[in-house]
Amino acid sequence: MRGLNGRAALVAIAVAALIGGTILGRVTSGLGGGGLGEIAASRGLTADEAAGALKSFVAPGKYDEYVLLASGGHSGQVHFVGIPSLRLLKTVPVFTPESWAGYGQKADSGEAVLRGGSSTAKNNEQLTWGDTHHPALSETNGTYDGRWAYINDRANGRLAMIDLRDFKTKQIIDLPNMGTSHGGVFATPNTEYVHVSSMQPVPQTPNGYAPLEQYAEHFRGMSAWIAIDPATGRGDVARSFQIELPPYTQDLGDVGKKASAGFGFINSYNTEMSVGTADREGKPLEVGAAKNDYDFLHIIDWQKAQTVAATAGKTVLRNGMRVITLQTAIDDGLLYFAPEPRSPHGVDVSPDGNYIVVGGKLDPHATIYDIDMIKKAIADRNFSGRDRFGVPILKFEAVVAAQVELGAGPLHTQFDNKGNAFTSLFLESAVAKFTLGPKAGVAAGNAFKLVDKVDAHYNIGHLATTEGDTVSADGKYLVALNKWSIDRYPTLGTLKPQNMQLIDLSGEKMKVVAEAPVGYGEPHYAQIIKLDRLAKSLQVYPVGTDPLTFRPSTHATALGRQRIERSGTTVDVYMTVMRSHFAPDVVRVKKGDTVRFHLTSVETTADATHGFAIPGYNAQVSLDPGEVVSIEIKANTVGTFSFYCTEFCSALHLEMQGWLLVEP
Ligand code: CUK
Ligand code: CUA
Repeated sequence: MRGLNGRAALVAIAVAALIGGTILGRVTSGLGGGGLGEIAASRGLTADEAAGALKSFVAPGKYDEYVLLASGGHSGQVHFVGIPSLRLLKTVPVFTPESWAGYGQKADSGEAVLRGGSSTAKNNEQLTWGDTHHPALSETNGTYDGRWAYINDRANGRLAMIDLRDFKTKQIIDLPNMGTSHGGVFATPNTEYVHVSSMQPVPQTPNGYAPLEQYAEHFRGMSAWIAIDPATGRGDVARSFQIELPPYTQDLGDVGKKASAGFGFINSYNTEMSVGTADREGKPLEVGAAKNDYDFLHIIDWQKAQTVAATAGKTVLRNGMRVITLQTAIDDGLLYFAPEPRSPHGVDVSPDGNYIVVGGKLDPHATIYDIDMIKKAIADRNFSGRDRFGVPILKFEAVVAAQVELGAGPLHTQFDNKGNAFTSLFLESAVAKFTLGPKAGVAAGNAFKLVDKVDAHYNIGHLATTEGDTVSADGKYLVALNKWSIDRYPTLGTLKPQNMQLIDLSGEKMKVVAEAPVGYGEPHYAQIIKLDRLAKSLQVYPVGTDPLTFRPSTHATALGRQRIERSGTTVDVYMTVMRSHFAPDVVRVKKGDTVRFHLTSVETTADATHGFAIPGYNAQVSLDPGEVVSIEIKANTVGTFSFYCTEFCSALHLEMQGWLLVEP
């Protein structure tokens, strides 16, 4: 350690200690540009910062241990991020067209998916954006199985499915009878259903309109249980059902697991049913919605509800969906309320399913419900009354195991494997760690106690722990999804990125070890899956595959079978694509023709991706190895258009072009 100054020596010792004394000699000397301590000192790193760098660093060519799936908010896509490195691995377009992936750029698969979610949509408008909030990975026995991912569209009340074989969006469903959707997506332990609930209630009248004066009478919230096809992962509306809810504002939810399997939970606010300045008092909604001391945690027995939904005469068919009315839900014991401190935000179920943690938002506590107490209160009909619609309200004391004071603005909660819970504190900009109760293995004397806090920069919304939403949360890392980043990054204009912070959970104290800006979109929620669970991911498609179905495409073209066929004014071009050639490379059509390019990538090499773009036609697709894509254009303008490959695929990439000749 000769030659180091005092500070560098200290850092060197700390860094070496972190790595392990036995290799101290090696790491503190002779690593090219100096020992680790010298490097840390020369870069101005404290020992803590150097330790954080080592803990989050993933060496070139090595893989992250986990992948985080985060929503992109109102940018309409999702991000896949490596953990612990926080490197962005991939962005997948879901509700918003995106040209790199060729999604919604006149090509059949993405185009069809986007159109499928728009045709019956709220306003008969071709929707080209969404607001993604809560991703849900599919589960088998309560554990992520790496098959599918689901995400809601907060803005337009839709649900999307991404297949984790090729990480592409395969389905968008417009959820009827609800305007916006927030409480979802949450997958049941074997992905029998995914749950999405509405946010703002809407009138359940035939034409979808009712005056605000008839709010209580006509407006209803919805809890939608979308049945998942176990073979394809797609939502099956015919087997799905909805449960009507009172016209409160239903916020976040979760579904039960293990001890609470079969139940779903949704928070609510505005049980005052304020409609803002249209109220008799004429006050803004945030005033009208904060009058009651308690709102209602909705407790839904979905296991029972699916039986009720399958019983003749128990549902009404509304816009193609079976709906269990509010009255039936009450009469058949499908819906109960438990009081929760006013205007809560998140509700999260612990890995063993015993505890249901509600974040207070305007209340400094986490309120912790116990599923056995809930079941007993339901069985004993231990009600403190009913709401104005007749929904039984369970006695607060009969269902709450504890309240833990955490700090200002508790929102969302995640868990580890040692009986701890982690709650984001939005107002305090911190993560609070507290213990759960005896059922989570915590000694009675230590139960329900705040044990640690760490600052987040800044204004944390959601947080995600590794495998945190499963029955086997592993308590290794936590990622804080922060809304503000103000001074954390160079000023690049007025719209600031979001900030993700990686927190090490392995010690007694939580430690922020790394952070990374999110320069595109606003992650709300995220889930973190072990990388080895994503083993079903494909390198290439078998040549000739239709990516929507994974089956051989009827439009596939084999080498030597390339051709152009005309039928009336429709021209079908059966084209193969390979390094570094489109065949055919000259396509002659007449002005006014409809031209359908059926492109088959005959590549079998991983990463040998091509693109196909036609200038002036708003057409650009990505052709992954083996993929078949059809793209349809109308040849409206006479001219010569040189189509070309957009992906730098080979040494002769720039030569990979051809002609679309539109003759007069
Ligand atoms: S919401 Cu965004 S911070 Cu949609 Cu889950 Cu709480
Ligand atoms: Cu193919 Cu560039």
